[in-house]
Amino acid sequence: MELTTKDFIKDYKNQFQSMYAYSYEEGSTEQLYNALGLLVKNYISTPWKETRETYIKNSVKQVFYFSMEFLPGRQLKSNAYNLGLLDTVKEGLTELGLSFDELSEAEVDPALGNGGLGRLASCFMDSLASLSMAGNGNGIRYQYGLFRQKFVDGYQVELPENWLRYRNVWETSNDKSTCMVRFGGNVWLERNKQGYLEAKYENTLNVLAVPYDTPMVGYRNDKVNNLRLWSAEIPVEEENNYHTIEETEPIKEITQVLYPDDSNYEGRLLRLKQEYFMVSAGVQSIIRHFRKYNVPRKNIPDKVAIHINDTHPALVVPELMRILIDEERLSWEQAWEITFKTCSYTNHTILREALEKWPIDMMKELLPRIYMIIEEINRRFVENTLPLYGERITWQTAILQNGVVNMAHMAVIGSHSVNGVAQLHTDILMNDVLKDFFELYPERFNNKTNGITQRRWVHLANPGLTQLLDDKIGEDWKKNPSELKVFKGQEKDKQTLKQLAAIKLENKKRLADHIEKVKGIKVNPNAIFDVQIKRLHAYKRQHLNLLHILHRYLEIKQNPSVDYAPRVFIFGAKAAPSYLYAKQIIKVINSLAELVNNDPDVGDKLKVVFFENYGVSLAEKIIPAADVSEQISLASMEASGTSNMKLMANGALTLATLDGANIEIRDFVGGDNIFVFGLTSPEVYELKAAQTYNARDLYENNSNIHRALNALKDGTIPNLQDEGHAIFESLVHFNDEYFVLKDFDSYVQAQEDIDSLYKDQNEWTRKSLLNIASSAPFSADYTIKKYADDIWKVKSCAVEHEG
Ligand code: DL6
Repeated sequence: MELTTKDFIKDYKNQFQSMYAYSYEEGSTEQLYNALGLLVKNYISTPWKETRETYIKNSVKQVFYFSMEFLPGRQLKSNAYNLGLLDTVKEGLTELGLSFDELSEAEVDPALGNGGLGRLASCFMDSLASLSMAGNGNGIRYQYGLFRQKFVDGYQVELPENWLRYRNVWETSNDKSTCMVRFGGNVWLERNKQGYLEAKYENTLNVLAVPYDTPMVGYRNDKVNNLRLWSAEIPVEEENNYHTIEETEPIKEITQVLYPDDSNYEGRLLRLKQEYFMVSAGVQSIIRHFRKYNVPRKNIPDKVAIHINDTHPALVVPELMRILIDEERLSWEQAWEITFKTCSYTNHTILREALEKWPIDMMKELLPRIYMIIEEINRRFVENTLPLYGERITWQTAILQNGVVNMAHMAVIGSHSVNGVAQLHTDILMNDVLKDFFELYPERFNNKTNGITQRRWVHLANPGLTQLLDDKIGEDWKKNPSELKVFKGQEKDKQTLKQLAAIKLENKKRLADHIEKVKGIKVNPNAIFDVQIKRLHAYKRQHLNLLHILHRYLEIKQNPSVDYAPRVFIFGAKAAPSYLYAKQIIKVINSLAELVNNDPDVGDKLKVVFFENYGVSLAEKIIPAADVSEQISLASMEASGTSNMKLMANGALTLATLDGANIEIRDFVGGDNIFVFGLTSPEVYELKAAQTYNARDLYENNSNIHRALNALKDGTIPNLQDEGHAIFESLVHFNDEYFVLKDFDSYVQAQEDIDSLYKDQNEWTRKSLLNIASSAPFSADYTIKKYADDIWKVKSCAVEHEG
C-alpha cells in the first residue's frame, strides 16, 4: 500500500492522542507500541474487509485450517512488512525520535502452541494469504499460553504466561458471530410431526463461543485472511444462573490454558472439552455462512475444505455429521458424502503416545450426541469393511477399540486425504503406523513435506542476507523462492563469499551480545555457533548432544592442546511440565554449562548456552547466527522438523541423521554439503526387530562412551542430584531406547569433520551459500500450493477494490 512518511507521522500522532489524550512524547514504550499496532491494524482494515467481500461475492472456495495450536510470533513487523510499509514506518518513527525496534520488542509473542505443529500452522496462514488463497485459521484463544520457562539453579520452572494481560492490538472480538456449544446432559432422539428423528437435549452445560479475529496479511498483494480464535464465555441469557465465581469456572476454564495437566482425569476431560469447543464453534460458523447465503448444502465440498491438523480437531467429522443430520435434515448418506469430501487430515507424529485415544465413557458423558454419531460411523465402517477385508484389518482399524475412541482412525475414516509431513514420515505411515488403512484406502495417502515462510525467517530475521541476495540475484526470489537457486552461480565468487561470511559474523556478534546480556556468558563470535532448538524430547536426543559436549570437555581436560575449533553450543527447548526425563536433561546441560563455561582450561574452545523460554522471537535472533544446525533425532522418529529448514535457509550447515525432512535437505543440497551420521531408518527398524541391541556392551567396551557416561554420575558435573544417574540408567540399564550410544561414535566423527571444515573458511562459506541457494523447495508457499492443488482444490483469487 502507498503511504508517505509525512502522512504516517500525522496518522501516528493522531492515533496516539485519540487513545491516550496526551502527546506521544509523553508515552511509555507499551503505549507507543499499542498506538503503532492499532494504526497498522487500521491500515489493514480496508484490505481485510475487501478480501472478505471478494470471497463472498465470487463464492470462492475457502480452506478452514483447524488447529489447537498457532504460533504466529510478533506481528507488528511482519504486518508492516507484508503491507509494504515497514520502511515508511521506521523512517517516520525515527523522525519522531522513536525506535521501531524498541517498540516492536514491546509486543508480546503469543505462545499459543508447543512447537513445530503450531508454527507450521502460522507459516501456512502467511503463505495462504500471500498466495491470495482464501484460507482461514480456526483455533482457541487461550488465556494463558504455553508456560514461561525459567531456570532456577538449572532446573526448569514453569510460570504462567498471561499474554492477554497487555492489550492485544491485533484481535477484534466479533460479537455478532458467537455460537452456542453444548456439553453433557441427556440426549435422546424423538420422531417429530414431519417424521424426522430429532435430537432432544436436557440439562446441558451451554457455553458461548466468542470469536476473536486476527488479520493474516498477505505479502504485498492487498489480501488479508482471517485467523479466528474462540473464547469460552457464559451465555448472556444464563448469566443469572451463576451466583459465584466458582460456579463459572467450568466455563471459563475451557479456554484458560493451552495444555491442561493430563496426568489426571479432570485434566484429560478438560482437553477433550477444548477440542470439541473449538471444533463445534468452527463448524457451526461455517454452516451458518451457507445458511446466510443460501448455498445448497450438497455444494459444501465445492465451497469449503476443512483441514484437521493432527488428531486434536478430529471431532470435526462427527460434529459436521451432527449439524448436517440434526439441523440441516440431510440423510446419513448425504451427510457422510459431504463430510468425507470436505475433510482432510495431516498426521504430525508417529509417537504412539501422541496419537490420541479417548475413553468411551468420557466421550459418552461429555458429548452424548457426538458419541451416538461416532458409534454409528464405526458400525457402518465395520459393516462395510468386514466382508471385504476380514476380522484382523477391520478390528485394527475400527474407531472404537478396547474401551477407547481412536481419534487418528476417525480422522482417516472421515477424510478424503491423509498426509504425512516429509517423505520418510509418509512412508512410515503407509508401511507401519497406518499400514492397515493404507491397505483399505491407498488412494487417500499422500505426502506434503513441510515448509517455512522465508518472509519471516529470512527477509525479516536476516536483513543482511536479504540485501545480499537482492544485490546478487535481484528481488524476484522474494515472490518466487525458486529463484534462490540462481545464487548457486556465485559459489566461486570470492567477493560474494566474503560478504556472506561478514553477514554471518555480524549476526553472530549480535547474538553474542544478547547472550552476554541475558546469560552473562561471554562468547567468541568467531567460534562455531552450533544450535539445537526444538522441544525437549528423548527422541530428539538433546542428550546425545550433551554427551558429545561432555566428551569434548573431557578431551580438553586430558589434552589442553587438542585441536578443536572454538565452539559455542546453543540450546533452546522447553520440556513438558510432567516429562521428568526431559527436565533432567535440561538440568544436566545447565550444570555442564556451569562447569565448562567457568573452567579456565577450556577458554574459548567450548561454551554452552541454554536460553530460557525458547519461542518464535528468540528463534528469530538465534537462527541467522547459526553455523551448525543440529538435527539429530533417532532416524524414523521425527516426522519432519522445520528448524532444519529455517537454519538451512540462513546458511547453517546441517548435522543430521537421515530422519524426517533431513533426507530431502540432503537430496537438494547434495551429500557433500551436509554432515550425515548415524543409523538410517531401515537400520533402526532392523535393529529393533532383531532385539540384539545391547547398550551395556557399548558402555563397557567403548572407552569414550565409558568415560562420558561415568562423568554423568561421578561428581564431575557440579550441582546434580540424581539427574546424571537418571540419564546413565536410561542409557545403560534400560538399554537406550533411542540408540544414543549406538550413534555416538559416528556423531563424534561428524563433529570432528565440522571442525576440520571450519578451518577452511572459504570452503565453509561456499557450502553455506549452497545451502541457502538450495532451500527454496522448503518454502511454505510451495507446500501450500501442493495442498491447494492436490487436497483442498482451492485457487488464488484476485481481490476487488472499492471505487
Ligand atoms: O509438522 C510439524 C511438526 C514436525 O515438523 C515435527 O517433526 C513433529 O514432531 C511435530 N509434531 C507435533 C505433534 N505432536 N507430537 N509429538 O508437534 O509437527
